[in-house]
Amino acid sequence: MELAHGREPRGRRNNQRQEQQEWVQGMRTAFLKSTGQIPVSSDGDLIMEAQISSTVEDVLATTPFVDIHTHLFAPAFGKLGLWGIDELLTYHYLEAEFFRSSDTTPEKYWSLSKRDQADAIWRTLFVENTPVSEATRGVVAVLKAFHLPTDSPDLAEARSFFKAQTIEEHIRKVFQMAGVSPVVMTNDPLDPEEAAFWLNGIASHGQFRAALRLDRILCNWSTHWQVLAGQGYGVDEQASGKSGAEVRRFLADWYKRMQPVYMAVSLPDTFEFPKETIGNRLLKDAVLPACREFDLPLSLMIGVRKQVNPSLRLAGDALGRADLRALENLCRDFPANRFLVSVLSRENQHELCVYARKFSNLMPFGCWWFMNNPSIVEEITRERIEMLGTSFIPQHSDARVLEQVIYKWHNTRRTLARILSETYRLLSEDGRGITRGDIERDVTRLFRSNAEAWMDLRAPGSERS
Ligand code: FIX
Ligand code: ZN
Repeated sequence: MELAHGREPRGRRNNQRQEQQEWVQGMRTAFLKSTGQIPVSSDGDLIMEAQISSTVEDVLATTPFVDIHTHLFAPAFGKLGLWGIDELLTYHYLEAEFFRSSDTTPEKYWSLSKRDQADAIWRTLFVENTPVSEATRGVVAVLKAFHLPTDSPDLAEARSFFKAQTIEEHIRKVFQMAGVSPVVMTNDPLDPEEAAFWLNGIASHGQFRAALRLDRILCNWSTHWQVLAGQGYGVDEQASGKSGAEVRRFLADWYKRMQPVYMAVSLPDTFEFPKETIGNRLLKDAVLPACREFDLPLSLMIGVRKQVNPSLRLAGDALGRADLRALENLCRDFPANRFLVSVLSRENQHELCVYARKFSNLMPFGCWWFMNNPSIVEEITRERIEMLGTSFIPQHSDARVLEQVIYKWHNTRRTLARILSETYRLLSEDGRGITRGDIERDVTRLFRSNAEAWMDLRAPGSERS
């Protein structure tokens, strides 16, 4: 239809006016949206900005987390499982802090009984000083969780409380208070005390999973190869000949025995790959193939400098910045392997995020050890959300003493509540409202389903994939 005198026919003008009005309305809505006022969106049960924090806190508090790395043991492992006030106080994090605030020499300290060591640490860090460090605050939080005094001059009341607990019931209660289940142990087949339990046959436990730890094989072969030889595996000091195949046979035997959910190793800051070392040869010829065969991820914890001060024993380890090109080479050259990775140096965190964007067979997890301090957890987690969305595992507890899961997961929930609330506020401001369902999905993914997608966390003995 020809336009007379260039004018638009009335009908079309009306349409255009309507379109303009809608567009203006759209802008208004967009403006309203951009000013963070009530966001408008399709699914209706959006939450108001003022409700974001309380909803996030509630979802974090009511979502049970998986703890993918601990040094806890199921009750069947007897004394290997540490719990109670004396173990809480003689945690190597606190021992390191004790030696800074006490004149007691390490030699003198190691000559004391566990009880006397705990008394010395309580007196020095909790009575003579204010327990402001992350680790000392942790003990205070555990005492408070059990309604025990947190400022007592001695440990009498705490000791009698823990003495009265029965381990099975105590574990159930502690995991409930911490909101975690299951937890993954750290199981070393070359630790003589622990190996004895496995070799004698051990009942599985609904809340504990195993992880096959390989530090002695991959990092200290020269010290430990004879244990394998002693168990009938045809290996030698140089790991030559059929040693690779024999180590693979060793791993297969322990896979059947332990049913681990992953294999794991901690690696020094000097770790390089590929480089001609016995450890790397066993990694390539035995561990990575075994992980592929059993469809297990390999956990790499990179950046420890072992025993920089041996007189402090477990408290004597430190960290170093690692060259993560080793990880780049592993992820690229072994695409059929999956790598669960945590790095110990703050300077390596950003690189790890970038590598995770390059390799989908790489899953960053946790703020390991010296990174597990709220200010650093906040920094690392914000960076990861900005660069990886919800495709990572934010935290593990690394608990060595049972009750530590209470404060370590409480700290994590407290830190994540702040970060997630702010992230959702930004999302809302940017133009998309948030529902409780969205938050539940994200929290479940971060603290549960990412892990479940990477490892078979069902109770041992249940039908495995
Ligand atoms: O290698 C590891 O699993 C480390 O977590 C431990 O060796 C370390 O001693 C620790 O307890 C860290 O929290
Ligand atoms: Zn650990």
